[in-house]
Amino acid sequence: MTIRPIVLLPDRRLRLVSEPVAAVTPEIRVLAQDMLDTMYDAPGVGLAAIQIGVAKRVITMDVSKDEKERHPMVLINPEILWSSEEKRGYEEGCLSIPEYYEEVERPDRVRFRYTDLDGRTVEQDADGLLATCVQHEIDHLNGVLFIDHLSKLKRDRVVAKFKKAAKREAAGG
Ligand code: K1U
Ligand code: ZN
Repeated sequence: MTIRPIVLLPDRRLRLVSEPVAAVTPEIRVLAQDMLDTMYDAPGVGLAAIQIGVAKRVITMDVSKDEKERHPMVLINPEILWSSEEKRGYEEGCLSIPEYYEEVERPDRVRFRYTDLDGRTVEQDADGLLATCVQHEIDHLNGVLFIDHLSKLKRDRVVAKFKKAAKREAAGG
């Protein structure tokens, strides 16, 4: 089990556009397992590889309600194929912006495609938390954070707060 440090706002790596994965190699399998370990430890319902500093198009998710029954998902090169016109608001958080939650409106339902760890192409429909989470994680692959969906005032405020905390940390606490 390997838990990797999570990259926090205002780290510029969070703004990178991640690179597509060319093939499911042993290195990608190790990355996916480390991401699941890190996500469950946090705990979170999703994680994008860039959140542990790896700019590859890999995400992990587990939106199951029962903590005892895990349903880990690993999505390689995920893409949204279709989004509903109807929107839904959900109070989102982000492991890279700890302890900050705000409601974000996104399409209520989506269809997405990805490559799984066996190299197979999978298409899936989602609603509820899974739809919200897959959109949040694909945003990460494109350097977009959930605070980008908020007003400039709210975004500037939270970025300033995390910049201040990072400066304090760099100065030794
Ligand atoms: O990508 C991330 O930063 C993970 C993030 C995913 C997410 C949460 C909520 C809506 C959309 C996407 C998180 O997992 S934040 C933590 C969280 O939501 C949670 C933690 C423990 C139990 C249940 C939820
Ligand atoms: Zn996030």
